[in-house]
Amino acid sequence: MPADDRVPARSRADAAAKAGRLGRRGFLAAGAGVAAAALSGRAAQATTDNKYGPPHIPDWTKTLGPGVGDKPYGAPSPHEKQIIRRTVDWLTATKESSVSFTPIAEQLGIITPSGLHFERHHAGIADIDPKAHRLVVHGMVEREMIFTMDDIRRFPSASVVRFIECPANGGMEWRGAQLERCQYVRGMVSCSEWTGVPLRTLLRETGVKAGAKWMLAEGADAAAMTRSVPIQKALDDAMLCYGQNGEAIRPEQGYPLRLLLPGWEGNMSVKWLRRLEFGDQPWHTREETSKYTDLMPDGRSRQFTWFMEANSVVTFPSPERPLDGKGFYEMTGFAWSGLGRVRRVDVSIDGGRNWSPARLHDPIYAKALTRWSLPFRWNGEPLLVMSRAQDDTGYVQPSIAELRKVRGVNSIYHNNSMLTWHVKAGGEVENVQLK
Ligand SMILES: Nc1nc2c(c(=O)[nH]1)N[C@H]1C(S)=C(S)[C@@H](COP(=O)(O)O)O[C@H]1N2
Ligand SMILES: [Mo]
Repeated sequence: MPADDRVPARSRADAAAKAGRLGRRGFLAAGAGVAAAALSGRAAQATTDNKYGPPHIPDWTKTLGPGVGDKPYGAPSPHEKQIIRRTVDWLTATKESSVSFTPIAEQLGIITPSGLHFERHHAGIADIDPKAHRLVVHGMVEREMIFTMDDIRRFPSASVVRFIECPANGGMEWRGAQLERCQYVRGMVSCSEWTGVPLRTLLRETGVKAGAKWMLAEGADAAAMTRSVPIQKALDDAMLCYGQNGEAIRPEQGYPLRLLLPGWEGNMSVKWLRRLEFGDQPWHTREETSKYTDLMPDGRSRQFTWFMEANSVVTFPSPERPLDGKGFYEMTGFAWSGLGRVRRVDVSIDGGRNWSPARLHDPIYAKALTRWSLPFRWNGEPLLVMSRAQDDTGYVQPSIAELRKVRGVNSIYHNNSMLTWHVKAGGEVENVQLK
């Protein structure tokens, strides 16, 4: 990856000012004064470089800003323009069947802004007129029916906060660390508030025949993506979503209608949903035979590996967010599990020898990104930083060595092993793997 593609390090002065403020607050809270003194030199330097802060009056205080209504649809500050979805050009042959990654290292809360939700399309983004769109429900149902978007919006609705993760998240790293950005090694997960109709509510209208065991979901994009879903999941927490973070679902995420299968392979949350067929056996579509199966060391493949098992990432420090000098920091990250709630996150700075429990931030939803943090003081020595998630089923996130022992290295999917960030003496962070 070209070095200039990285987020430039903050200027020394900015960082020093920030560290000074953070440090004092942090250590006042902790009741220790030692490090505040150590940081005060850097804070003094920040005062020398100060051009806009008190006692100066900055330019933006001397003029009127744009008025209300001048920005009918708001956008992030132009100073945040490096926080964007990114692609890795060599990963895929075309842009239509490709992936863009969420800048997860810079995500501040559990909701991924809609414009930053990762994208995975097999045939580009379908451009759908919601008035012309239809959902057909057929096969082993009592009444075959076709629904308009207006019909679907008349059903009792619900909202849930859930992640969507492509099982290929981290899939380039089965054989070793390869990509130099947190965004590229864990950015195929995003989390939104989804609004729509629980599928079981809509299925009360059509009825489902007694022998129906599977449901086929099909998209209206040029890939006509199809996956077989067991009936239990369809009747449990599957949703037909038309809303994302308070507005209509974005075209990239499946406008006007997507299936959401919380906690399961992102691939099964079919976008631009147009067809649900019920039957007594799976369809064995391309997406569940030649793709989205996991080749094991003995040459056999695991099929229907639906669950996204517990996973986590340290977002600070990380390759795109290096440390800037010794002192106090708050380490932050995310954890998530497709099987339930995150119960615990442990963090190591010595490559897994010692572990400390991180603080989990509210709210903690099942099958959603969960934010965690852990204060620490950096003495300037190299670190091997790792995080390990545990969910409320008791499942503990494995190391890459443990995962390789059972799955080998041939798979693309379901690499939920712990990442290791090598923090170098200068504060730069490198993606590495431990044996
Ligand atoms: N119709 C359709 N649905 C689809 C896809 C697609 O290409 N077409 N991609 C799938 C894959 S592989 C994933 S990981 C998720 C990605 O969802 P997102 O693009 O909203 O992040 O959508 C799934 N649903
Ligand atoms: Mo995917």
